[in-house]
Amino acid sequence: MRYELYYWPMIQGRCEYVRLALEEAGASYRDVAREEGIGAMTAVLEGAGDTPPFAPPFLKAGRRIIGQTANILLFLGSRHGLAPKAEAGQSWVHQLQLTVTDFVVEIHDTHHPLGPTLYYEDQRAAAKKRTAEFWSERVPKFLGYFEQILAKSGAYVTGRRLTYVDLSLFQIVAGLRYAFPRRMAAFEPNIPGLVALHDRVAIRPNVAAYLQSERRIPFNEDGIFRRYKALDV
Ligand SMILES: N[C@@H](CCC(=O)N[C@@H](CS)C(=O)NCC(=O)O)C(=O)O
Repeated sequence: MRYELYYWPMIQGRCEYVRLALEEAGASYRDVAREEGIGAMTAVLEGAGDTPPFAPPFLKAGRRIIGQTANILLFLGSRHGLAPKAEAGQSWVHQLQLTVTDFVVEIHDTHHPLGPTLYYEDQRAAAKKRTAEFWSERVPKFLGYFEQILAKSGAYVTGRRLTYVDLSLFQIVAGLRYAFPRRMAAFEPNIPGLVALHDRVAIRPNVAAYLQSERRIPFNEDGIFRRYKALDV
């Protein structure tokens, strides 16, 4: 099956967790709004019948339209060998992905603490305060949690086999390095397991080929991970 993936065409955003899974799996997909523009995405949203997604990203698989990043990954994970086969294992990696989802919201809130519809320029002071708390309290808690899991599990979060959560954790490390190069460099000695996981994922053949390709949109200041000098002190 050829999937159709829908997301804002200029950013990695939340879609990147899905793209990484599709690329690692070698799945066939079209990134529709990148090929045809945003109109193609809104047309599907408006015509989605009784089960419309709330927001992009969403994936069209045959007649199904699946929204919510963690839910899309739950669907792809079992179809493409990116999750354990047993139900308990699938539920565990889904739980981990939902925790990644929570963390992504907090990453976004570092630059938009007062709300996504206001410009960053209109919330600079609050962003500074939120970012300080993010790095002193929330990064140690979230990344410390994943680090502890990796210390017990081995190469990947469930052991020897890669799951979609490992791909997402790769993206988290890469994104924090982009957005907060100074703070992340100082923090990384606390998370050797996550850094090793990042490196292990980056050299997987399909992921490495994707990262080199034009399909990988560069990080930029419209996405979730934004590099603002004032926040990286
Ligand atoms: N929990 C959802 C969040 C989806 C979401 O916030 N999508 C953003 C782009 S990254 C969007 O377009 N939101 C529109 C809105 O919230 O009005 C997910 O993980 O997929």
